[in-house]
Amino acid sequence: MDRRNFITNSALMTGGILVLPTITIARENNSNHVFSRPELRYSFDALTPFIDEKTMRIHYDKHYKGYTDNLNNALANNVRKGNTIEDILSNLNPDDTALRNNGGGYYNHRLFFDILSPDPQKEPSEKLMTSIIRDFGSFEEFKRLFNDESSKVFGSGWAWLILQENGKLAISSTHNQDNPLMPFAEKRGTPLIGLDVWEHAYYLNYQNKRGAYIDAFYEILDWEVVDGKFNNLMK
Ligand code: MN3
Repeated sequence: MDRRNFITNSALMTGGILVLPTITIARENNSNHVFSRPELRYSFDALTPFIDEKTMRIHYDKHYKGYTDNLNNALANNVRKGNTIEDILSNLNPDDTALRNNGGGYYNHRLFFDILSPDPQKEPSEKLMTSIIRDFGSFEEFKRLFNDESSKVFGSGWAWLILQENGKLAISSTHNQDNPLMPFAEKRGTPLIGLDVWEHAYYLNYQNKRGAYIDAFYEILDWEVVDGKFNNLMK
């Protein structure tokens, strides 16, 4: 919106005083685009005992914030500024480590915090469930494969449920803050679920017991949100 025109057309003169109506300027559609963290829909302590308050607080306010700030810094003088994060990551140059680490970190954490809930829908709805059964055999088998993939990530990384271009679901994992949108990912697709298996995501509560953290993840994974992502992509 051109603010000067807006003022000319919409400002109200009241007793000689210029009164501007309260307006909200959309942030997503201009070249000054900065990425921000969506607010959590739940409190930091809401996911206990599955994820403890201190871990959530540090994860959201320190790690996620760091990726977000560093992404915005990396984009300050970058031609990709103003593009969506999905577009930036889908066309990423692997040697651009600042965008790779922080753009990935931003996208991955946005997804991770979005799919968690203290009051989750515990299973996928019929449409997604049908695809899971088609592509993995059963819901139990999906969980077994996802657990395997999450457990075997060596060092820091992520496990994913993705929807591939061919319409099939697949499980994959990536190192560091890489993700399946990136053009050099081994398995490419759009993430529906991302499980953070960096130690910062679980170490305070679970120490070396990543398996217990993975089990706990299912207690707070909201399939209603995952359903929504799947349905949007299938439209
Ligand atoms: Mn993390």
